Amino acid sequence: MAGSFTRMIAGRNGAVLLASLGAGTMATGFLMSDNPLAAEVRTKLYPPSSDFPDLRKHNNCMAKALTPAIYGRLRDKITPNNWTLDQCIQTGVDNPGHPFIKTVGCVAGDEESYEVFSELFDPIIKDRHNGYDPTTMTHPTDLDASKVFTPLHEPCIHLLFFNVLKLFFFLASFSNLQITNGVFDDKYVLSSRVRTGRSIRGLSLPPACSRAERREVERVVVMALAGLKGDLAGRYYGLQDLTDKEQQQLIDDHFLFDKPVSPLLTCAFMARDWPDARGIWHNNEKTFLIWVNEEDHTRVISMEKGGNMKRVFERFCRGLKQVEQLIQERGWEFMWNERLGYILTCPSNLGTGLRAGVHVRLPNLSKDTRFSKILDNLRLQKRGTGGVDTAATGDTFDISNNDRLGKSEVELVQMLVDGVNYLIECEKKMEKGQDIKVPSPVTQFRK
Ligand SMILES: *[C@@H]1O[C@H](CO)[C@@H](O)[C@H](O)[C@H]1NC(C)=O
Ligand SMILES: CC(=O)N[C@H]1CO[C@H](CO)[C@@H](O)[C@@H]1O
Repeated sequence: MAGSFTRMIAGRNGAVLLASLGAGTMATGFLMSDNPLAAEVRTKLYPPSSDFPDLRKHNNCMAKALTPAIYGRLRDKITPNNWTLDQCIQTGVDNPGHPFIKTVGCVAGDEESYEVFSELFDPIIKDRHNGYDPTTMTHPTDLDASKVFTPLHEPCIHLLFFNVLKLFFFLASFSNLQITNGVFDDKYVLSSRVRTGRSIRGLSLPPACSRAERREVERVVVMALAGLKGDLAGRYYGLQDLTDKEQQQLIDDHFLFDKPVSPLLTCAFMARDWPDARGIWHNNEKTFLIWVNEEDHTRVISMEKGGNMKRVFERFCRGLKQVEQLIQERGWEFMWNERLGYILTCPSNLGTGLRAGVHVRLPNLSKDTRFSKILDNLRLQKRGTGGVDTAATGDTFDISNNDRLGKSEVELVQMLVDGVNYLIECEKKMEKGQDIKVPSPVTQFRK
């Protein structure tokens, strides 16, 4: 737990950080101590028991974890940015349940929320991340795209299929000798995508940020992105300054994000000042995209049509590393610690923040009663192709990794690749009238 704070003051960015926090006595005092209990306390008129939210009808992780005792100990604490527990949980109090996905029910206002309110956040994280215990476990980060798809990771069951695929590509093009199982059959996979989020250390997260902080995030990120070169070079479109033509183009490309209207987001204070300091950056080839000040400081997306997940992940890692370097050159850094990995607004995205997904056509398999069980065992999730709130309909599904925390980026992408190849194999077998098998469950954490 001491890790992140020691890092914060020891790092070369300490001065920037303290300056941006206002460097008041409170912030300094807090940062100089690695004991979260040293957080400032603000006494209120009524006792915590009178303030405890009515959660009897609720179905989210926060409602499950929050006890009157925890609430009593945390209600009056504040982070260096004056963020409170009540502000963290408001969205979960106001939104008892959700038709398709079990929600988390709380957000962080700043990096320190996860430390100051860890007594609530830790059990929520453990629940949401299938048993990952942030008090005893550490999270691996690995953005070395060359590690994915090596034969070592290839489950034997796929070997024949991949060798046939390799031979095909060998014959098709001599320059494609390296292509292995990271490339899906385009007959089934329509598009491939990898996304994550990154936050700028020292600035409050979207639920809590002031206008000034939000504009500072935009300034820092856009300045860094201007340094990208070659196939990553692109430009920024601030939502406030969009011409009608640019807006239409971004809509046609499906790049534009909407004003947050979901109560999950508005009750987390994320629509304030819309569209001030929000925007979209993309490279000229429209394969590398960054959203600024949506649900996170940044959302980083690599994508393209077709099934070349290997190329998508390579671009993702390369782009992300270059953005990080450009940001560091200007004296900033991403929020990160070894317990929780990359720090993002929603606890569900901690760790890698990574969602690697494909749009895949599975007309036969998706009608089979074993489809859900197969996905569960492969640790994959399905969504409709319309987005997070949509039920899956028709033949085409958005299939992505289920986990975010406790496994590295490389491991999660490998799991997605192996899993989707398994699904496509099942689909092909069913087309031929052959039977399929439910695979044995993939383990979540390496021992
Ligand atoms: C937090 O609130 C206190 C008291 O109102 C104020 O003095 C301080 O400047 C605030 N800190 C920040 C970072 O806004
Ligand atoms: C067994 C089965 O359901 N086969 C179907 C698989 O999908 C193709 C294409 O949609 C259909 O033509 C088959 O009838």
